[in-house]
Amino acid sequence: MTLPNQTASRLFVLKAGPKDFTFESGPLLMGVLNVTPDSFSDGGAYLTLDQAVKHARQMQADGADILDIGAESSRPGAQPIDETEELRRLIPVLKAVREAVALPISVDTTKAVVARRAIEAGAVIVNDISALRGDPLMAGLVAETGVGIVLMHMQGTPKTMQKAPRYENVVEEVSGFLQERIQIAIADGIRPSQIILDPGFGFGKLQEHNLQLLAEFEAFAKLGYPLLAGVSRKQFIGNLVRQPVHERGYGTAGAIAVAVLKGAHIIRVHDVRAMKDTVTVVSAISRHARSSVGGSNA
Ligand code: HH2
Repeated sequence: MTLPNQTASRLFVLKAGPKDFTFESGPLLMGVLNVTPDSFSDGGAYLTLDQAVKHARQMQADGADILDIGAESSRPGAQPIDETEELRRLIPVLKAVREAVALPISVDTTKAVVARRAIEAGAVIVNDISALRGDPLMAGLVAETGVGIVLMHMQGTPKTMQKAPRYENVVEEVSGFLQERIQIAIADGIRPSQIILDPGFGFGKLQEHNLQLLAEFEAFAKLGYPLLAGVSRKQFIGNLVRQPVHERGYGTAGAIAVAVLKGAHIIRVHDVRAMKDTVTVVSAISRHARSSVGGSNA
């Protein structure tokens, strides 16, 4: 396997509100906190304030670098919820987690009103799986507040996306889409230093598309932005290991190892403890491989 030249990409500084993220010591781990009754992997597990705060504390202790809090499921077939319900689920948890842990918080939402309230409560990244297509006010909000923004690729919407996804060349099409969204973001006043890109594993993709995106993940490095990989426990891993959601940890580790070797900067995971070790080992090997280029055999 050829390793991409990551020396330059590790010098990224992501500007997220008051927080600067660098990637010098390897990829950052984003721990998932879903306050939803219906998420595919952990729906209903962290619905009370106590459960959510306990889980956030545990992820901090396990080595998470960022917490991504979401109150609306985006699993295939999920029913959208309105902003009142999303705010009701999200804001009290976000505030309590902010008090309880020192980690920077990302909010997984496509709605500008929800993102604004989350930013006021301390979130520094908006993880927008619609890549600014879900709400015309989102780009302006991100530009105004200076928070980080994840632009993710999705074909269709969560309700319909797995019905018949089609691509001629998935890597080229996802890259083209991300390039377009970057241009729109910048035209709307978002600075390049605020942007994170994500090919959107499982969002309107068949098995072969997910495998191709991972096999050619380094192609996205050419776009020149930090990259996020969200593979944790997803169906394409389940299809390979033939395990239910909670038994996909080893399979997830395999996919994460490839994403790290191929240049991912942020890894979004449910099992922080195990994936921290995976990322630590793989990024040490990757750093070693790069530093030994030009070594004794040169
Ligand atoms: N995946 C999920 C949700 N949000 N955000 C980004 N940027 N990338 C992803 O791959 C991604 C995401 C789906 O996982 P999960 O949050 O566990 O499930 P659900 O959407 O059912 O809450």
